[in-house]
Amino acid sequence: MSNKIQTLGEFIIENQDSFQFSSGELSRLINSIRLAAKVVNHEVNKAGLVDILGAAGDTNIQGEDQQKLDVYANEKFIQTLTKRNIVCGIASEEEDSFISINSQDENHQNKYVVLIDPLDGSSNIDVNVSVGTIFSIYRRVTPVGTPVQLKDFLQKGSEQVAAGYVVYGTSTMLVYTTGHGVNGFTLNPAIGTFYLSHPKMEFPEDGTMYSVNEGNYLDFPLGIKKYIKYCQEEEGDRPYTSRYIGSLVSDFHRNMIKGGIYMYPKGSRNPDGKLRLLYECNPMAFIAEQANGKSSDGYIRTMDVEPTELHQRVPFVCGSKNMVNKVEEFMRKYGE
Ligand code: P6P
Repeated sequence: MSNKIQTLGEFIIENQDSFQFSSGELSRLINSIRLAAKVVNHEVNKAGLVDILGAAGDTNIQGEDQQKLDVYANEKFIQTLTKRNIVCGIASEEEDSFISINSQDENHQNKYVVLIDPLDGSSNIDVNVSVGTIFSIYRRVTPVGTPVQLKDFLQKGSEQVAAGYVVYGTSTMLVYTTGHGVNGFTLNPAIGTFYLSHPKMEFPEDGTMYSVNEGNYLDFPLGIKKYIKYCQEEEGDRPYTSRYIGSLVSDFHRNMIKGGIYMYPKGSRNPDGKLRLLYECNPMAFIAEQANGKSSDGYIRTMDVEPTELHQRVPFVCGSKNMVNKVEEFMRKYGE
């Protein structure tokens, strides 16, 4: 049996037929994300050396200081997706509205839209802590060949055809799903190739790690407060370990490998939670469910939430199935 490790390119070709509605377009789309991830990785890895740190002086729609790498990553992903003429529309955390990729030729038949958080956790850039890119892919719902509309982006998470993230950590990994399980690919920076390093990734059903910003504890709903105290009690495998990196992709990735739960509840500073439904929560929820995990807002499944606006925020509880079930039990019992 060949002990040759499969590359991402070989994996995409081998699994081409399992892509729903596959016409090779989705494969080309994943390949373009692979290219952009390598380009962004190169800049992230040398951020400490090049004067690319520090706020770019602008603020994005979130009212947050835009780090220069945020701007760079946003431009690279948009550029790559646009130049390859693969998608008909893009929405980004860094863009106020969606971008319509109009046809270079009259028979423009692209049918996918991409929603992206180009550099999540960007506040960690200047302190050399891992950051990530998150992407979500849908088929458009408006007629092919016409300019995309907002409704092409405001689709429930359950309609996603693919989702994934890049984690720029001690190594750079691309982890994604097309609805047939979750696979992780590690970049060999020496040759710029992603290799299948984590086939069929799955959340352990239970875990002993919880990730939440406990600085907001006093503002949390009572159900979340009760769950955190439950994690801290002495009983069985508790107290659990608290691990919070401040980078969703990194906390999620560790929890998926070791077992754990990530929570960003609502609070006084974030009455609807902080994380964005369309390009943070839904893609991570799709991956979580494909990896035998679970994701909700504490009450209803994340991917069942009906979107109403592009940068909508929702409370987010995601990870090992039995841990999410326990949070939902406390939320039903104690509520807000
Ligand atoms: P806080 C990064 O800004 C992010 O969107 C997630 O990656 C991260 O988990 C969270 O926000 C950190 O937010 O309020 O705890 O600093």
